[in-house]
Amino acid sequence: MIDLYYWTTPNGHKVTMFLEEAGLPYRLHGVNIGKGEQFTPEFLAIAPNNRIPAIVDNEPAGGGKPVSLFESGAILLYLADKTGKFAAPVSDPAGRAEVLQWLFWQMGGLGPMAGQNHHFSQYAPEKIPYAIDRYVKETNRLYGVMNKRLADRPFLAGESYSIADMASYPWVVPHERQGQDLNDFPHLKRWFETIKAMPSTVRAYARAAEINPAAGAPMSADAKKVLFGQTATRT
Ligand SMILES: N[C@@H](CCC(=O)N[C@@H](CS)C(=O)NCC(=O)O)C(=O)O
Repeated sequence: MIDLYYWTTPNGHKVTMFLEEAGLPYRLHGVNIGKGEQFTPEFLAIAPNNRIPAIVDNEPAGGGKPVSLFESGAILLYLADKTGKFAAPVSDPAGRAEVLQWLFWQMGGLGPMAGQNHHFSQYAPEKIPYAIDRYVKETNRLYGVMNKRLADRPFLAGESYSIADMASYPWVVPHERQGQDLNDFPHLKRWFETIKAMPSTVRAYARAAEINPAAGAPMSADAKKVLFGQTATRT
């Protein structure tokens, strides 16, 4: 059984998308990051970066003590290796390289840039045109990179749905809030609609609605206080 520490944000959805598609049994533990639950000693013991998602695998391959992990990319790769699904194995270096480069592209590019886009477009107390413009444009560039990549293959890593798609999809869901129009990216739009319609994606997002019925509502002033302006002494 996997314990998933989770909140209803793009990085959280990546892992429920995996677990639902793989059919791995899991327990969902809501960590309400707007209320500061990411700072409890119990959660920090698993996720010292005070960020969701994190997992504890109580039955690691080969036995032994439970394995705990934070960082969504590391979690996806760990689960792919555990199940032998959604990433080519080490014995197929070319196939694995396709998955890894797009997974890391999401982790180092699309996620952080779209995250800053959300911050400056929606949450920052002042509207700073330079910052908004920079991140809306960078998101646009990254969407263009995906669109080109998807012009001649169904999924980011090639023919098969992989952890690279699971990592990227939740960051394209809020495309309107990111100032993007999917009609400008026809191949990306086709990919997006394909993944959106998958039963496992529908189930993953249904779990989100169950855990946090207020998901998608404007962020409260209290939540902004918890989330923004953290320093080393906050924890
Ligand atoms: N690189 C991390 C980023 C995780 C992350 O930023 N999580 C956010 C929600 S999407 C969070 O937990 N924020 C809590 C906080 O800022 O205190 C990952 O991919 O797991």
